[in-house]
Amino acid sequence: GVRVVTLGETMALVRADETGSLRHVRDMSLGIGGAESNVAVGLSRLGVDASWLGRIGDDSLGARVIRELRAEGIDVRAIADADAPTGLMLKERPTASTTAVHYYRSGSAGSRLSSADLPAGWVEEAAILHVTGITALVSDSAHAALVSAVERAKAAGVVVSFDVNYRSALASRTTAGPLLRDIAARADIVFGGAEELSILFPGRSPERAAALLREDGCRTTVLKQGAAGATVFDETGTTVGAGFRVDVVDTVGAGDAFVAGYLSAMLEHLSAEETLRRANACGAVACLAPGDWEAAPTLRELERFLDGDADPVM
Ligand code: KDG
Repeated sequence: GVRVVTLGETMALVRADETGSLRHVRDMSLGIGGAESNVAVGLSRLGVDASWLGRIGDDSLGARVIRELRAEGIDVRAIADADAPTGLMLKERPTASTTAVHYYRSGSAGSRLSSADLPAGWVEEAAILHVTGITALVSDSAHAALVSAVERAKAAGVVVSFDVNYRSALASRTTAGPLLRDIAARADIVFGGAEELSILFPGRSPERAAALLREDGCRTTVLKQGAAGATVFDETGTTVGAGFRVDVVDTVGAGDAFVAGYLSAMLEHLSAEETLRRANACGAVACLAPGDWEAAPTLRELERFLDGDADPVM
């Protein structure tokens, strides 16, 4: 059965193939992306049954979202919305090493997600519910759907995983802060970068933020440090996991692959060290090819990476 359920908006993704401003670039590639479905793909590739729920337009891009996610072996709970289009995201590469993202998602089908879209038992029968701050900031109804999923998970004893995933295009730090903090306080495990944790707890260090979250009942905080790896704060103390050195092609989606690696290891009850090693490796491998989820490793690719030329930083 399904072990991890997640909900959110998955958009069509149009990515510039060349470096340069969208004023000039000619060639674009079409794909799909969404933080939560990226995590579902990452999990599925690692052998964990995952379900994704979201609204899509009744259009060909929506059909593409369904096809791609199904092809990845995900249980797809797509709700076709006849009154709004599938959202769109443009990825520009202003310089060889930077990516700029432009959203065309306000009023999109995905943003019209609501509590009524969650079928009975869907959350309750899972081991883990994974949500992100993107869904909380995309619209009031999507926020309500997220909160309702979290409440249902808690009532059923389902582990709640929350990736802060702050997107400045969706809300200011001051608007987002209290809202995201409220979700984090209800979660069992929170993922976030130092910047993101400081949006939840202004002026506090990540370690202090983790301690404050623990007072709220959130047992584990995972500080994502990109190429440098990650640090876990929990009741046993602090566990540091080094990142891996790779030739980066596209970092977008690395955090989602990291979360997928982490949750899959959690389900296997691996040690904190092994969990971080897997999560960091998944994040690193995800950077090796363009696309938000395409390069997320399978278990075999992960093993090959860890047995082979994996080169830990530090
Ligand atoms: O985490 C990667 C995401 O940013 C991307 O896939 C698209 O969900 C997305 C968003 O809202 O930025």
